[in-house]
Amino acid sequence: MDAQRKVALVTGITGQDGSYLAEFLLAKGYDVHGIIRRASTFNTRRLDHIYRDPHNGDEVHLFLHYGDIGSSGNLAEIIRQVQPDEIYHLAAQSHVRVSFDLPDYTGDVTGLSTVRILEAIRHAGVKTRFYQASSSEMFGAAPPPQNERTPFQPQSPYAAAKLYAYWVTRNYREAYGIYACNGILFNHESPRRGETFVTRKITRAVAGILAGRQKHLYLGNLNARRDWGYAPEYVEAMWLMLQQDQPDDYVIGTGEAHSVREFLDEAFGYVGLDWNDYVRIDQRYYRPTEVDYLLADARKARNQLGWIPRLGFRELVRIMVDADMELVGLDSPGEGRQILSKQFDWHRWQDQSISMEQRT
Ligand code: NAP
Ligand code: G4F
Repeated sequence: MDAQRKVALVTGITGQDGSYLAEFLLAKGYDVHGIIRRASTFNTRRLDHIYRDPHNGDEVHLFLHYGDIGSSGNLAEIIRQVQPDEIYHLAAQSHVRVSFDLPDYTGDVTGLSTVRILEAIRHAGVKTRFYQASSSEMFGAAPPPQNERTPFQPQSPYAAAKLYAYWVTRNYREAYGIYACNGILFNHESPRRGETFVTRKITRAVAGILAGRQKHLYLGNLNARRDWGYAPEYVEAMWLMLQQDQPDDYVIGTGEAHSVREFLDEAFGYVGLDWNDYVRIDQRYYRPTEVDYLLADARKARNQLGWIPRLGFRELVRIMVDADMELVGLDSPGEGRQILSKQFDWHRWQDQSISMEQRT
């Protein structure tokens, strides 16, 4: 291994954010180590395009380790072996509705896993920087817009678990001087979004209906409003947080919110369909307590990190619908593809240097 290369360890590397973060860090010249769960089927689908097989004689900078964030010993051993410069803790039971069905499991995996990693860092004495994937869901019932000073009012076992992880991250920063940051990220989506989150459920349904594979789309509360951004931009914010002189906590979001109903308008409208003809309400998708309105005030990230989102809601929806149509073998309208090639040249990330003046 090249001693000059920085080393990152990513939990949740097989997830939406983990896969984008791995790409981003590789493009920045890191060696990236990821923790993956042993599963009976392949769960590395989102990483296939960046995986290199050492047996082919390829230069390898992505390394995968079997592990589970429920196991302290396993995490400590991986951290001891890898000696990372930066740890990004993204793994979680990340579905809010599911957390009502699995509250104690979610508390363990989404909440306690953070203290497992922080304890491993402390005991191993590894000089590493730590990123905690905190969530806007922690704001819950707090009125919008929400920023770093907004009092939290969690509305689900998921949010309560994330809140524990948030506070323990701050506590280890203050008590033990660990460079530990909370990224309080608002919803961010992409063609790699898990299929049961509402945005992806909708864009897949548009494609399924057009392909004649699906007749209806069953949803819950259409009135909830979310601040939806584009996931690849959000992993850059994670990295920026760990490059500052001092550790801190940051809200990340677009500053624009839309309802689920508006997402339906945009996604179905893009391909000339009226969602009212296809959407049915199913009470099963309602939550015992809902979060009505999340809207980021991300001025701190803009001013201190120089982070600003480039893609808006309309573009995001087009990118996702195009991708899902292509996945089922349909020609897409292509506006999403065009936006990506014009505005978001992923592979130029490593050379991209947007000056602070441009961004603030
Ligand atoms: P995701 O797609 O659901 O990915 C979750 C990752 O965690 C997957 O790699 C999953 O592995 C892994 N994982 C789950 N349980 C595990 C366990 N016991 N041991 C090891 N790995 C485990 O989530 P995401 O959207 O990328 O989000 C990343 C993080 O940011 C999560 O912590 C989420 O709660 C938080 N967050 C997300 C958003 C958002 O809008 N996306 C906003 C705020 C915060 P498998 O692939 O094997 O399932
Ligand atoms: O897409 P969702 O499941 O995302 P939610 O609950 O906002 O959580 C996501 O964002 C959080 C950040 O704020 C993350 F921390 C978390 O890990 C996850 O990534 O639901 C969005 C809204 C909700 O109000 C929900 O009630 O859509 C509403 N909704 C309506 N029908 C539905 C459905 N959500 C889902 N998943 N499925 C439905 O059929």
